[in-house]
Amino acid sequence: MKQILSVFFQVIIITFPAVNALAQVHSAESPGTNFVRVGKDDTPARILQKASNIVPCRRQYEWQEMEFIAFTHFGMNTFTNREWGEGNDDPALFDPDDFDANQWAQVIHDAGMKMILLTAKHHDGFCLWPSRWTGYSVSKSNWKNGKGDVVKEVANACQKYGLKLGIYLSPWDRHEPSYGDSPRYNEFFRNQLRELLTGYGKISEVWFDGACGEGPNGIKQVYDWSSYYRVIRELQPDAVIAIMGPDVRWVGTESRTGRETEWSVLPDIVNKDSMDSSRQNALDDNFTPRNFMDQDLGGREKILNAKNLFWYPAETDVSIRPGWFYHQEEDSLVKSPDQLVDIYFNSVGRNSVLLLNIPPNKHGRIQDQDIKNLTGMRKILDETFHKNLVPDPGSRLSDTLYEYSLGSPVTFNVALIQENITQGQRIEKFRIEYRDGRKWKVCASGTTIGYKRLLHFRDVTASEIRLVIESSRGKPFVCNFGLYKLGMTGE
Ligand code: FUL
Repeated sequence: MKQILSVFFQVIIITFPAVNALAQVHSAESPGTNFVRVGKDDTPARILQKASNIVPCRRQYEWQEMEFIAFTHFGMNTFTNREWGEGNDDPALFDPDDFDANQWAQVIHDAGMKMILLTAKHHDGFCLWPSRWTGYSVSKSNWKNGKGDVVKEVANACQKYGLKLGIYLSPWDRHEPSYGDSPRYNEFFRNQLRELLTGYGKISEVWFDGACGEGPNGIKQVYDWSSYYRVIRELQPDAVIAIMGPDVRWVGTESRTGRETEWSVLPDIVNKDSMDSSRQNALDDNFTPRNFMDQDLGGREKILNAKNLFWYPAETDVSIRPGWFYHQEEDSLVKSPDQLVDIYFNSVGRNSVLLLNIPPNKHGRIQDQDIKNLTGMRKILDETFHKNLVPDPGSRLSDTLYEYSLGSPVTFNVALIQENITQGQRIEKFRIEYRDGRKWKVCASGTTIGYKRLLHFRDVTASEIRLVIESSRGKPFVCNFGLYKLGMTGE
């Protein structure tokens, strides 16, 4: 009984700070809100303290925990063999002869991904659900005699396979006649959002691309972003709004992978003097979407000049093929298992969520080659991560020095480190050392850690390891450390 009680109290002690941190506590000393104002009189030390206490809000944390999610670009372009349709293709062209959302969900689930983010409408305006606001949809196709609904079938398959569901709804609509007549189109767009957010169960991510053009009237459309956010907050408050939204940013690098130094705390995603962080929708109302493409987004120099600081984590979107949509001529160009593992290390392993696009083919199924390579990738990841070579949690010798004993000499070439981001992202520089005789030698080093950091280095054989935090914004909270042996297939 005593043992049970002590386990019970341990659970309370361990979980309490996390729960508390995710709540909205409005103080610079304790974690924290997901944004905070920097006062004119704040000293550099005070600003760093504020930055160190910014934490994800609940929906941002739940999104980050998924780590690896799937994009499925599917629609009119799949049948016209294009990347961007112009919005004038005959709906009859949309005609998958073997559509199987369960196959998508099974492949995606087995590859270790946690969500399907479906292109419900791409730039051509063709809707994968029978929208009552336009005739340009599956309802005018021959597929299932116009009675089909791709969004519904994908939503059901996600439920069956324990996956979350996300929606890509392109604001740029090259078919819709009201596009360019800004107020009218904004209303149309909100109506489409309402349909998607009420008819298909829980939606965990809404993904907005920023592409914008002129309507048939020759006038450029002006999107009313904050009105879109209001609809989402009202109908699906747990969904993150990504890319052109305030919850999740596009990673924004040329390489389309995470940065070596990837901060989730960024300055001035909203450039206002007087934002009130205690007001629920202050961020949504003031946010103007843009891309964040600099190499250094959240280093000290950046945050010390900030007016406001925000939790704004990165999402890395990559396609398994050269294109976003399926093209038969790209069947030989599907990324290999090794390439996919590399992308995983450079996205999930660099404090980002990986959104990997797997475009179903004209039959409405994921192509064999893509399945083969995903299976190969999963096998490498499973073989690598199935067993942590560090047998116990290690000893914390001080706030900045952790020691781990492997028992006997073991060979490894991968390190995994996680910060408890419910306390904030704080570590700025670290190194990993192993004991070689009487000397400590460095086998890997890095800058930021954040939710997860993976490092791949040359094989090292040792039994004593230590993690040294060289620089941090306040007290660091390392919550996971692991060593592994990665073996690529050479494919
Ligand atoms: C882009 C779009 O223009 C592409 O077609 C694709 O959907 C990609 C994920 O976002 O900006």
